[in-house]
Amino acid sequence: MPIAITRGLSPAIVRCELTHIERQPIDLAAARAQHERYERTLAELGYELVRLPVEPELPDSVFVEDAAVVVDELAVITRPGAPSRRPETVAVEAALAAHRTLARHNEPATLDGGDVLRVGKRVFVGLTSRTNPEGIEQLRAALAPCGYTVEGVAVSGCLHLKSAVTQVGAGTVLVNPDWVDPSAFAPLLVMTVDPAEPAAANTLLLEKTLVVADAYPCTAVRLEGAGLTTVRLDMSELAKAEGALTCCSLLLND
Ligand code: CIR
Repeated sequence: MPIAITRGLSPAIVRCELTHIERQPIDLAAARAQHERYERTLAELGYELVRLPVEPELPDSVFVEDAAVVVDELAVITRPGAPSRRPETVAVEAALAAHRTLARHNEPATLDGGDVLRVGKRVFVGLTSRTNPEGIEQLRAALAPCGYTVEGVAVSGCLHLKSAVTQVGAGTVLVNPDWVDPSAFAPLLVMTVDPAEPAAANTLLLEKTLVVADAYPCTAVRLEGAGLTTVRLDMSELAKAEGALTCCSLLLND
């Protein structure tokens, strides 16, 4: 059964890292309800949930995706780009140890899992304020023996590569072309977000169902028009922490 690792929301999220957006008040109860709905959706779509304990002192710890890169053969524990986020890896590493051989990023490498998009054996890694060339190099060294090709991709205007592009179907990605050059993904089929919805590219593909944020209805209509089955979730409070759909889980397709 596939596993989804998640972690409950820390009340400290009000002090989260922000890079591209202004701080706005976060309604903790609403954020928690949205996160629980997200977890229920994963469970309904067949994932066994492994919920890590809340970390009251780690503001961004709900965004577990950034602490590791998981493939079938191993998990790489990252060294997140924001120093405030580095302690988040401890509990994620302990949870993954039960399921995967582990590798680790070491200083001076930095890499956030949100910068890593795997499509089959191709692994795209965003070069961002969080992920440096050494982080990409160490990921390549860990994954190459398992047959993965690691491709660095320039990203601008958003936090992570997966803010700008995610996989939405077999052989298809959804891209915001203002933030990443779509030609990097050739020969994959490229769909684009609706221009009025720049942040819509972060979707979560679970088998044949695509989870999308309900803040981006025009892009959802494009995806549904292409024959994709979507589930729409309200992620508005987590978006105020610059988080989106992929960041709230680590998926192990066991
Ligand atoms: C941060 O800036 O690190 C958090 N406030 C948001 C992280 C979102 N993570 C993700 O998209 N993978």
